[in-house]
Amino acid sequence: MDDQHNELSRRTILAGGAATAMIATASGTLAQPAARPPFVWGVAASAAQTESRQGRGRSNWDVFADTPGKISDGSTNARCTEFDLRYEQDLDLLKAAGVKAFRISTAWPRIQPDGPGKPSAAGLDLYSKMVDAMLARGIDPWVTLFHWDVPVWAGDFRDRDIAARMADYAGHVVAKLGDRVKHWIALNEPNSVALAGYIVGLHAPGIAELPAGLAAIHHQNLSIGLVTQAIRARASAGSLVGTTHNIAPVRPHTQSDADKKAASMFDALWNGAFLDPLFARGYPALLAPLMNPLVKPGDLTTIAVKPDFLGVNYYQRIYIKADAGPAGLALADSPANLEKTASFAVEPDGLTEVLVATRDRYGDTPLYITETGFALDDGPKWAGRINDARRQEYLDQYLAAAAAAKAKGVDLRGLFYWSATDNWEWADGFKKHFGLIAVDPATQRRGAKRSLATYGGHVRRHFPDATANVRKP
Ligand code: IFM
Repeated sequence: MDDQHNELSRRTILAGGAATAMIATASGTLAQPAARPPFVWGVAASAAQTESRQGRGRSNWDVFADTPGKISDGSTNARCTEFDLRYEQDLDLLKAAGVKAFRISTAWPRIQPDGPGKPSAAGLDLYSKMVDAMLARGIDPWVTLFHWDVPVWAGDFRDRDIAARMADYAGHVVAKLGDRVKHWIALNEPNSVALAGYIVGLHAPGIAELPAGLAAIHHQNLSIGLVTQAIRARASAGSLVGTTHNIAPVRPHTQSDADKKAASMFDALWNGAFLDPLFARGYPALLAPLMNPLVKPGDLTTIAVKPDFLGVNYYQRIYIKADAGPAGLALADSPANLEKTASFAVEPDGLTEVLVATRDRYGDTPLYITETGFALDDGPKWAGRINDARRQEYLDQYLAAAAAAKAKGVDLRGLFYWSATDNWEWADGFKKHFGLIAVDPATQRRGAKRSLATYGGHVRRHFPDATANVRKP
């Protein structure tokens, strides 16, 4: 808590963008470099990938996972890692490694299981206890309000009224936790939801139609606006409110005009469709003709929320080719020379690119890397400490890339590794292991990987001002 409160009071000093603090001394007034808040390092997870279904209402992802053939390993999200039941075990392991911040999400279907309005007291109490358990271990809770799980009663993003429903839910969570939670994130990766869930249909709700995808873009943007308002109305003084986007540099597969055109369209759909309106630029010119029929008077003002910080989720660049698909484009393979994890290519320099490009286009809003991580086959799990050396190497490379962006003047304030534990990776089920902590989904046994112990040391090497309590690798 001390670090957290110091950080908040230092931010108060910095409010208004002052670059120096004036310190009066007996001999006059000296300009001193302003104290920066320490670089935050933590881990991230989401409710829908870690919590069991116990005690909550049915969600869009329950429906999807229960549909045969949708999840590649045939698993469901019935138990995930039982974080709702076992969070103290995970928090103990994180504390032992000196981890100082944990980005979790709250499950809308747990807070409002059956319908709008009055929230579930048991649902709110669970998160209240979780937050207390984090604070008791010196771990600062960062809370995301929407990380993809929609209660079935609330419908889906083709309907613009879902934004008001989500804001109502968010208000209940902030009213309960706002005395202790100081960092709020409205939505996580609305682009993944719109593209994977509504345009290609590989995620819940499994729709594959461009018009549905466009509606999902606009109605999630509206949700960011209304949820941010709901948080600001109830959060305690000094709290900071942001939202998180998966931002990726987009490259054409070849230099053909068709591939370049497809890449520009994808860049507009993936990046610009969310970031441009958030930062008061409206929809990108390429998309505006498609989006305008959805935009009502006042929407663009609601969406342009001026976040206190922007969360950046980055894994790799995205390569695009022209195709007969819904938007005239398709994903292409990453270049063959790149190393690959089970989920993504390893492209640390793309992280520097994304951070610098975001600052250049959208200005000096403080940035946090709210996700980056590596899905690996970690080898034998339960015979001693899991020695995931490659994860440590990759993490070190990504941290170096983040530090390079900071050296170029980007106001980068922290990084959250995805993910705290191995978990349920959506349509990939339990096959992808991103965690710093291994979890066996059959037994729910936990085991810290070597990378958990060395994480803080890697951070410290690149960010000497990182929050305290860091062990050397
Ligand atoms: O697991 C996901 C997370 O839910 C959103 N960002 C990407 C992660 C890895 O695929």
